[in-house]
Amino acid sequence: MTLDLFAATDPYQPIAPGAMLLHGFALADADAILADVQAIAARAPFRRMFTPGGQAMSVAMSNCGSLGWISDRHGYRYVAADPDSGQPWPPLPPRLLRLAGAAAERAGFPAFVPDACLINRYAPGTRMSLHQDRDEQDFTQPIVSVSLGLSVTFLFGGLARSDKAARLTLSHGDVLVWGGPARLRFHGVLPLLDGRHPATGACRINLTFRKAG
Ligand code: MD6
Ligand code: FE
Repeated sequence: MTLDLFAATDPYQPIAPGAMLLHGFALADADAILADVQAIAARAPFRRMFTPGGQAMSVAMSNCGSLGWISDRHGYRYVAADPDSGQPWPPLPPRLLRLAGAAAERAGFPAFVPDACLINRYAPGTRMSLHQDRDEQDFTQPIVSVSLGLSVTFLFGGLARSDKAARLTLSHGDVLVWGGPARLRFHGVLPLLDGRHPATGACRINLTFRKAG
């Protein structure tokens, strides 16, 4: 029974081979990260991007780092400049680089140095449909995902779109690390429920750190 009790209270949970949920890992840095996000959004405002099919995505996005992920009629890709301004994306703040590296290391991926950070802002009702992250060059590198503000139900699927997806709750300060054999799993998030969080108000912010180039 001691073992069960330990498993239930360990904040760092393996979800699947290559995937680990670090509950509360970013909690101490949350306010500072949100200040960083605000400064980034002042230079590269959140915007709704369009899918190649021409549909506006419900989630609003920005980026920081030497590369930023975009979607438009020409497809999904990483670019060095914000297409709205023509300027380079704001740099990745050192605090965020350190946090992402520490989380990756804790999950078994040492020496992770991201060059891209996609920032997603969800309002109530917005969702992310099932997808794979496959626009990066090097699938040996993991993805580190930081959740802030309102909690959401994350869908964690398999390597085929039709595989049944598990559900897990991502809350303020949680970090999900995702690499190795889990790197190409399908995933998404259910529509965000109404609510207010003291740190973010009526939204959820998700940062995903990647080695894109
Ligand atoms: C989100 N996250 O949590 C969307 N991708 O809002 C992702 O799409 C994601 O959390 C790859 C790895 C971790 C993620
Ligand atoms: Fe993703």
